Amino acid sequence: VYVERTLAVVKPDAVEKVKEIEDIILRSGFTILQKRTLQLSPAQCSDFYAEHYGKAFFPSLTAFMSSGPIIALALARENAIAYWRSLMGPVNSTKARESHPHCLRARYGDSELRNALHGSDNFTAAEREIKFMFPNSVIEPIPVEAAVKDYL
Ligand code: YYY
Ligand code: MG
Repeated sequence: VYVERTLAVVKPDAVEKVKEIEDIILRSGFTILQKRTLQLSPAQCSDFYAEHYGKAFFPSLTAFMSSGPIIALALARENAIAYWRSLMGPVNSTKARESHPHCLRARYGDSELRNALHGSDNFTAAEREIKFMFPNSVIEPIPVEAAVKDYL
């Protein structure tokens, strides 16, 4: 297990709950490296979700993600990518309420499309998505104490 980065996005349907969500993120041991509120155009959403181009849900996904402001968070933690995905829970918020009632998508989302949160799938996606959301930022290096702790 080592310190890594991931991209979390609070989607338009959950922006009003960002304070609560950030509290949970911090209590879960993440460091917030960068944070930005922005609204993406449909074209930018198509680019962000390019891997899903051509799928049945793609038009509704890009319409939803461009429908209002979002909050992008670059997070650091040991095992951040997998840990954030498990904290979010399954993609479908309705089903998640049955199977994983405490996960964030169960608590803050409504459906498979309107599921409150995004998290990177893997290392390559995380690095691409952090650059996508923070194109003008030099991302702070992972905090030294956190990085060093792993090797002690
Ligand atoms: O990575 P994750 O967000 O958990 O799921 P993906 O399979 O990458 O899908 C991206 C996004 O698309 C998902 O968060 C909601 C939406 N979506 C959908 O509306 N309907 C589906 N059947 C699958 C995904
Ligand atoms: Mg995905």
